[in-house]
Amino acid sequence: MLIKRSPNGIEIPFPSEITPQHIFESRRNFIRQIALGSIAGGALLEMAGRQALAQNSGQKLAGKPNPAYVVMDRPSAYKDATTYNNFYEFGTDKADPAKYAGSLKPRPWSIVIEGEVKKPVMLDLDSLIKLAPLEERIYRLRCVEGWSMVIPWIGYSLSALIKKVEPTGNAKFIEFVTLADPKQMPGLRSPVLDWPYVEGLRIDEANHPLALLTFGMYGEVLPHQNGAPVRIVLPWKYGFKSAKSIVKIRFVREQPKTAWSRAAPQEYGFYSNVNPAVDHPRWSQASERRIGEDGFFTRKRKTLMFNGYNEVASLYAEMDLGKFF
Ligand SMILES: Nc1nc2c(c(=O)[nH]1)N[C@H]1C(S)=C(S)[C@@H](COP(=O)(O)O)O[C@H]1N2
Ligand SMILES: [Mo]
Repeated sequence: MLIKRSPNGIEIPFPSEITPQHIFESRRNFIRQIALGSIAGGALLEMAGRQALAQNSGQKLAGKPNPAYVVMDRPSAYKDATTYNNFYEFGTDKADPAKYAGSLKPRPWSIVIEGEVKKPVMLDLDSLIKLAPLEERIYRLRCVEGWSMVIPWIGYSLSALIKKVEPTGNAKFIEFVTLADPKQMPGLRSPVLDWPYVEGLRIDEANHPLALLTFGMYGEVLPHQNGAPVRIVLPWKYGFKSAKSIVKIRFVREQPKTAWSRAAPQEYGFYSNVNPAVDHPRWSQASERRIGEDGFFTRKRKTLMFNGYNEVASLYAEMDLGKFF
């Protein structure tokens, strides 16, 4: 989603494909920092330890498979789902989150729920997880950059949480604020976005049963790079709406200003429903590449309206989705 141009001015739509240089650079910087002594020995050991911890985590988390929410497409390989990520707080390259999210501390964690609700609350992670029975749901996720994956998520409908806090009649939208701690997130040093990463939904969208408050995937707690310890997953919207590592949920009267719509409003609207008929200003959204299926002769898949989740169509019946993209 970064705007990148090659030296001859040609736009390169998929930064993922062209950034080994970037990895190389950041690795070189890291080594340079060690050499200059700006990363102390102890800190270095601790970082290595955390990285190992993150890689070995894989703590089990069970969810009862919900057959109502299973797509027929074959799930993506765990390796792909955990090494090809967007999580700009850890760097803008697809490989960065898996490399650097070891420094994220997903426990202890708490989440604040405030604003237009009768029962504002601060919940620790375990209380939040226990709020409703965990389900496993296999969802397609379509990134605005033109690729998709299929992932077995574990969580429960966000609506269960919304009900508990009793929104007031003034609650028209929900804002999701995610962690922005420079000590845990090296990517915050870069001003690609105005941190923290903020996302939002209209309250009826948030209450749609498809909207999943998510704690795990592939039978395990969320790997750090996938938004540990809690994120949302909104399968009918472009992936960037599915905010990772949430620390605050605010019920508000006005449409929230989201990180991507502030960074580039003409490219990333508030709704961002997957829509093959509405092109991104710099590329078509008509088709997508399924990660793991790439090969020279592999055909791209046709992108489906609402990513195939037609059950959400009624939420937008009155809206011109070319205008409210
Ligand atoms: N906090 C935060 N959440 C985020 C992002 C991010 O950079 N920061 N990237 C988004 C984008 S663009 C996508 S495509 C999905 C990717 O989720 P995944 O890595 O679990 O597949 O996370 C979304 N959530
Ligand atoms: Mo994305």
